[in-house]
Amino acid sequence: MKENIIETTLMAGDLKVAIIFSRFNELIVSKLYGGAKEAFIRHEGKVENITTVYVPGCFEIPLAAQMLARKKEYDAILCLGAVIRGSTSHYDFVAGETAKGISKVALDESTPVIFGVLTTENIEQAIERAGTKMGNKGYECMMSAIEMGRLMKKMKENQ
Ligand code: INI
Repeated sequence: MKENIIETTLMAGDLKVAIIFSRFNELIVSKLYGGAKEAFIRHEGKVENITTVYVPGCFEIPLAAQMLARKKEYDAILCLGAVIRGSTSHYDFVAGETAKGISKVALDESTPVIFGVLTTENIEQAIERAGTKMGNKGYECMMSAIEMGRLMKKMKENQ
């Protein structure tokens, strides 16, 4: 019997993506953003197919993601931010609510909403994940956005 496998290429091509840029810890998030755009362009995406929305902090990401998802114009939404424990006493609330909100929007709106939010103990760990020794989480998460955007298109075609 033939196995049925549904998977996709990692070609951005004509995909339309929205990036939510959370300005808190902007020094780090701007590096994630650079990585995300680089991943999209290097996989043959078009810069005019990227829409960027700026929000003040990660806590505001879910609402912006919900508004974008409801427009039904984007194949994937990539959320970029950095929550750093060292610099806040309400780390757990911000990190937890951001994660919960992002996953809720993805499920409620049947849209890939990708969690490109660093949650680290300190600034050093954030720097390591923003283009130094642990790679660039923004780049990696854009690859997830491309794969999920393509996958959703393919699964809709197969329905
Ligand atoms: N927002 C972040 O994105 N990262 C943080 O580390 C952070 N800290 O440290 O508090 C943070 N706080 C702001 C929060 O996201 C909201 O913007 C604010 O509470 C207004 O709702």
